[in-house]
Amino acid sequence: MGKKKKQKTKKVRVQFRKNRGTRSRQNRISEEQLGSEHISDLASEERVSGKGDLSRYRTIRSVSDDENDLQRAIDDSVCESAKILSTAGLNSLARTESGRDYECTVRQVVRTVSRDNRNAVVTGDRVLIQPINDEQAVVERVEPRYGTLSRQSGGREHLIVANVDQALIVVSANDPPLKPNLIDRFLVSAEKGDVEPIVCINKADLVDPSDLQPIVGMYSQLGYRVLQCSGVEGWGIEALVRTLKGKQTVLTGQSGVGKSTLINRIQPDLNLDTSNISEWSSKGRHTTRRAVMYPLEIGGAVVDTPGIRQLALWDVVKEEVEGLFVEFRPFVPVCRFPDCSHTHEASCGVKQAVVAELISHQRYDSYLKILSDEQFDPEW
Ligand SMILES: Nc1nc2c(ncn2[C@@H]2O[C@H](COP(=O)(O)OP(=O)(O)OP(=O)(O)O)[C@@H](O)[C@H]2O)c(=O)[nH]1
Ligand SMILES: [Mg+2]
Ligand SMILES: [Zn+2]
Repeated sequence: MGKKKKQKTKKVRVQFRKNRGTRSRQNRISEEQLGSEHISDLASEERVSGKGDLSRYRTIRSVSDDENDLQRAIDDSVCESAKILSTAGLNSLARTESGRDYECTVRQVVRTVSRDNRNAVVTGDRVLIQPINDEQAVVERVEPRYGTLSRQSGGREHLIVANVDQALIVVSANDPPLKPNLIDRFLVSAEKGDVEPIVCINKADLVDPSDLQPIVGMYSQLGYRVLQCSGVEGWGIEALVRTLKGKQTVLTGQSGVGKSTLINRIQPDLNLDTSNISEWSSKGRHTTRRAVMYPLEIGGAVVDTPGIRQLALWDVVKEEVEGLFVEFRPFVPVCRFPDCSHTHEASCGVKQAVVAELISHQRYDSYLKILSDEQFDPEW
């Protein structure tokens, strides 16, 4: 349970977020007192020091001096370890190790130190909570995250899920049509987040099995696991069960590919909402609205997520993209220029490998598409 109380702490000065800087100190304090903090006294180690708008810091006792990985020293005798099952705005639902569920708010200081308010607490987070009563609690600390999936939206990071072992990239053989470029984006994003990707081709009942062979062959050759299944017909589900058992898995993919349908197949009593294609395409919205974690009876847990139409990558710099395409790696040292972008340069090992069909045209095309994303330098 949490960190030991004896742990040595140091003071860390944390700058308030920019959007707080314009408010007067008086307003901010009264807002804190009236806001979510009213449910519990402000911890005594939090102190506000105001020396004008240009220097607003909060001094926090911490076991680490990394602002992004801030471990506050807290009284863990009154806290419990829990896992975040879902979030809605600044509220979240947490399940303790003993199986009790609490509706949680997030302590202000936890939000202050997070890089972005909306990522302060995400589905899958391991947290320390302090119960207020039988149903409500306050998130006091977010443990360091591993295995994350993020995307970029509105120029900011949208962290979808944390602490997952693997990502089931669900695509449909048809309806909506299979888009290899999107699979490649999901693969890059999983590689980046240190999550093992598995390609899951659902709705295989809608096509001739031989139609899928080229794509199954291609991703298998790259070393990725590929599953084929049908959520409605119920085949391929045993292999899926074996894959999910005992693991923390996020299901990700476009809307309408059958993510929730597959989870219902694995554990029917979850009875997740699913909707038919005409409904989701005509209304243009997702059936699943937010990322929710469901512990599984077979062991492990799945996170169902809302479908995404386009996956803009977060925190990937252009020089890094080549490394996230696993099969490019052996050819990169062959390029004449050490900073080769594998687009227009002469004597490019990657382009030669594409010509020799050692790298597939489709994967190279995905690489070029990702490099042309607007977050990367268009001049490059
Ligand atoms: N033919 C066929 N239809 C399927 C299969 N799996 C799911 N569907 C149908 O596809 C539609 C969408 O399924 P959902 O499970 O809601 O899709 P989703 O990926 O959860 O979608 P979002 O929640 O919007 O992201 C439903 O009408 C399902 O019945 C399958 O294997 N074959
Ligand atoms: Mg769904
Ligand atoms: Zn090159």
